[in-house]
Amino acid sequence: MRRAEALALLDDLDRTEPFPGAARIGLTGAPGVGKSTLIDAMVRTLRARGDSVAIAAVDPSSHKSGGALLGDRIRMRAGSTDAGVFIRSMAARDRLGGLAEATYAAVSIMGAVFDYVFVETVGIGQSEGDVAGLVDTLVFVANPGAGDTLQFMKAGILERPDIFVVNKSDIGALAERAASELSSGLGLAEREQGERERPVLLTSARDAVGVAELVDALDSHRAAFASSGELEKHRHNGREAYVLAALERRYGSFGVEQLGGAKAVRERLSRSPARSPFGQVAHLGREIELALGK
Ligand SMILES: Nc1nc2c(ncn2[C@@H]2O[C@H](COP(=O)(O)OP(=O)(O)O)[C@@H](O)[C@H]2O)c(=O)[nH]1
Ligand SMILES: [Mg+2]
Repeated sequence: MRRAEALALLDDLDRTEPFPGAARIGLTGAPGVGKSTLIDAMVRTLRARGDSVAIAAVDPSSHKSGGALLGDRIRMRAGSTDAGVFIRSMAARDRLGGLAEATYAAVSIMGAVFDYVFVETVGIGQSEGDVAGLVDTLVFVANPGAGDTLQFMKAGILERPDIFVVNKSDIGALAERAASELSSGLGLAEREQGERERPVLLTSARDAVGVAELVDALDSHRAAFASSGELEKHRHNGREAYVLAALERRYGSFGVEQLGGAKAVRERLSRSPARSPFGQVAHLGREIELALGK
């Protein structure tokens, strides 16, 4: 059966991928801040040093036209004829529930093949656009408009990103003011909570200014994250979240109860790391079906 073969292949990929493997990076921020342009600029930097790159552009708004997505692709065209660059657009269409799931699968598979995997998405926090658990490093891209950042802080969406970027620095003073506003706001919160300091960078994706510094910041964040042991934990949590969400979506919480509930599932996943999360979903799913007499 082809599906069984595919799952075996995914298990193999999972087992043989050296840790930490591909760098998984999420870029999030409002439409129009320049996420696609910024990825395009980073792709050029990364390709120039020989690293391969895959991009998943996630668009949870089902009403966005295919044309707009295509526009994104064209803007990311840096390497459209280059085998070292792969771009996949993921639209929600009518299967909203599965977008995060589908993105997780895409990121895992692309990570087996490419050195860097970027996920571009609009929102964080809300479940659909939530890539924080899928990526190693989350970058928040902000507009240079003064005052915007304060809005974000109030909304509490600045808690999760690892790196902040104020793009369109080519417009000048406004961008610099936004960056320093953001730095001081974040610095205050970090000092209060005794947290590590998170970088705030200024870029002009259009003019490729600050892009090399951004790539450096991505690399240092991940290196620190990996060497402290946190990355491994984070990846493990991401796998658990994927398996649980996939099982709940397929079988509901009653289905998950057949396995003894979410906690029991988590314990089992910690004990049997040999399977890929996709293999786990198939395996545990069969068990639920048996329990339900299907
Ligand atoms: N002036 C300026 N415009 C930019 C910059 N980066 C992106 N843009 C423009 O902003 C618009 C939105 O960019 P896009 O990358 O599609 O934003 P996304 O929706 O966040 O992916 C496009 O017209 C870009 O050309 C920049 O650094 N400076
Ligand atoms: Mg875009």
